[in-house]
Amino acid sequence: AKEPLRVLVTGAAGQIGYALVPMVARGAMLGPDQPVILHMLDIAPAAEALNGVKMELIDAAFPLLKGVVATTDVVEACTGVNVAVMVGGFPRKEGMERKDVMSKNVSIYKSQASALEKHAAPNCKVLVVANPANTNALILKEFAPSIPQKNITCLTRLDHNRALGQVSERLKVQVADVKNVIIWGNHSSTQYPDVNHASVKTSSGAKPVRELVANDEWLKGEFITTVQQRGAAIIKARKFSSALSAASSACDHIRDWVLGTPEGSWVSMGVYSDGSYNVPAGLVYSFPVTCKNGEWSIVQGLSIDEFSRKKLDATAQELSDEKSLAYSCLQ
Ligand code: NAX
Repeated sequence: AKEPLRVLVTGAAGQIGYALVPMVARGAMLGPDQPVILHMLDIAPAAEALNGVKMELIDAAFPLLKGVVATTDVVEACTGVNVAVMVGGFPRKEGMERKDVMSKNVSIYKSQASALEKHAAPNCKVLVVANPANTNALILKEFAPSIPQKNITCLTRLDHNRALGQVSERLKVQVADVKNVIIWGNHSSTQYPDVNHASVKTSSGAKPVRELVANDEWLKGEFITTVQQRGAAIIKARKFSSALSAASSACDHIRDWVLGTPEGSWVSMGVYSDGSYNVPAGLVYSFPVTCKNGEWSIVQGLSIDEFSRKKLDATAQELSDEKSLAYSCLQ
């Protein structure tokens, strides 16, 4: 039998946390034969609620769940973890300045970075979900210099899955038959959902999405804005932000990273840029990646047309601005 792996979920008493921890305990993140020990962190005002989540995890009697640590102590939460999913953060409240929200999150991610660096298992894989996700991941990387930069990522898989979903709805095909969409850039409304290399499996082989949709106006317009603004649409409909889809995508992100992407297909992950596709190095930027043996690599050599180039640059610019803002909060 496999040794259990320890999975940290921060902000575990929140909405996404509540959807995510049962998925992890059922094997949706690390596989159906991988036992897990859940580490759940939240802040003192949420301690009682967090304990309630722990009670429910016990009550669910998940066979793969070998233990639960529910704590408000960052060191206890981070100790020995193999995977860290950072969902906790400071939400933007009405009337708050961008700089104030950034400043709160910078200080959270700075201190959690140090705790992870000192106490997590070697080679711990980190996924930042909390917004601003790309920049929180960048801060975490800066303040955990001994964690390899390849181990620090942010979630854009939800956006990726949303793009798959929109193509599947439009073409009335199974979502599992659509592949190789790309989310470029920031997990924000400047992200660029790109279908130029996406295809659909049909009875007569793979067909380009562009050819099947055959409507450039939709692909360059409504498709992009629908994916970019899906989060807002969910809030409008549900009165709460996306939680089950965010949790499910976080499982997809880690599962593919650890267990690998299928031959011939890629996924989108926010990763530390090495300058690929002329995206400035030193930003956490969403790229198409394949994963093998627990490591991601950016898919190289895709053609970028003029329309796409502008979009890639615009979202990079936003990330550079966020980075400056984050650094100004450190002073
Ligand atoms: P909730 O407000 O329901 O939960 C957040 C939890 O984090 C709360 O329980 C809070 O007490 C806790 N928390 C706050 N500060 C903390 C700290 N320093 N240490 C540990 N825990 C702390 O928000 P929820 O809807 O679960 O969303 C969580 C985060 O995910 C938000 O930042 C949200 O913006 C972000 N999202 C990111 C997405 C992505 O694709 N990257 C999509 C979904 C989501 O909007």
